[in-house]
Amino acid sequence: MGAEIYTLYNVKCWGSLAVHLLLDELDVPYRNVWMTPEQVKSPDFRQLSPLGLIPALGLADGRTMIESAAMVSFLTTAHADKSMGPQPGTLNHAMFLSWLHFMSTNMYASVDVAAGGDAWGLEKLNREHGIVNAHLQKHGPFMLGASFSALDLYLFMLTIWGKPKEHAILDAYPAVANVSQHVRRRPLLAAALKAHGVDQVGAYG
Ligand SMILES: N[C@@H](CCC(=O)N[C@@H](CS)C(=O)NCC(=O)O)C(=O)O
Repeated sequence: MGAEIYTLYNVKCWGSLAVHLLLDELDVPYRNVWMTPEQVKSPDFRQLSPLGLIPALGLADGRTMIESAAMVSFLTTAHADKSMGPQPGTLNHAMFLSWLHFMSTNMYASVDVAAGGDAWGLEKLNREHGIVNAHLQKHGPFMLGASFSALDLYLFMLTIWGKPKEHAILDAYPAVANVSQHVRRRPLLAAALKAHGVDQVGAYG
């Protein structure tokens, strides 16, 4: 492995999961920093991530990226040769950004609300998985059609956080389950999935 060009601030099964999987799929050198929930809350970490949120991604010049969707956009374009996202400016890229932000803005927030036991949040999250499932049934098998992309990794992260359980989402939404199953079979992802403890369905929730 060459010189590390990124530093991933990572907590098991938190929002860094999708970025961790993407870095491994891109096969770029990076430093992985496992954090405890206490370290995430520390003033030191706020210097990197102003709201104290995971993921954060350290860059080669010492600056730090925040926001998981921004990292996915950046990494897929910075390492375009790995084909984990469409070429910027193309219509496929327009759809890539639409779905990425649909997942990071709507679904990620719904997970947080549903995790607090809110019935409206649970209903909203399930409705959103239903929308993604219908999209996959019509245009799949992957979020961008025939091409596997970083979107599928992001969707996988959301399935791990499925409410009331990962199993419930996979049972209700078969096209989503198909993406999840595919992610678990990708050779470059085996180590990260094991490290997060999500190599088996239902291991997280
Ligand atoms: N919009 C942010 C959300 C990140 C976020 O909410 N991260 C959670 C973990 S999944 C977090 O770090 N929470 C801080 C805490 O619980 O102390 C992103 O997409 O990166």
